[in-house]
Amino acid sequence: MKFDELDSKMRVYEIADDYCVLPGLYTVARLDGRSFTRLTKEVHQFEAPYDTRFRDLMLETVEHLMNCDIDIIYGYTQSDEISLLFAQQENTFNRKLRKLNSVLAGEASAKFSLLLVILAALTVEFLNYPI
Ligand SMILES: Nc1nc2c(ncn2[C@@H]2O[C@H](COP(=O)(O)OP(=O)(O)O)[C@@H](O)[C@H]2O)c(=O)[nH]1
Ligand SMILES: [Mg+2]
Repeated sequence: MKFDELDSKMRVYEIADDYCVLPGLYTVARLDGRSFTRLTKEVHQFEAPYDTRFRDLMLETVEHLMNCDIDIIYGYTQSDEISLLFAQQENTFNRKLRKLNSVLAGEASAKFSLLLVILAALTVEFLNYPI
């Protein structure tokens, strides 16, 4: 079988579940620290309910995400959550959800882990708004 033939035959399986962020909508990626209750109370005794050092680490993570070559026009953090508003015409990775999800989760987890010198993970979900 020729390479081109094999390529087009297998590509179908690769993109069968390829969801994209819908065009023209205001999209927010919401990241959430995974098991940060344990991280903030057992692993690292942060002040409760509000620790300025934890806040600064989250803020630095937001700043990093806003400099990852994705057109994010507004970033916001509250508790262990980060919300990122995408520019309406943002088209990185052709808006493929699997790419955006993995890059944002990877960059946020890596940055936060490096700052705290401890392994931490953040998850991502996407929300779309018509206005
Ligand atoms: N000590 C402390 N904990 C915080 C702070 N900000 C967020 N948290 C904790 O982070 C957790 C976030 O909640 P949630 O995402 O629902 O829990 P998770 O599933 O364990 O990540 C809660 O347990 C909060 O108390 C803070 O400034 N200080
Ligand atoms: Mg959480």
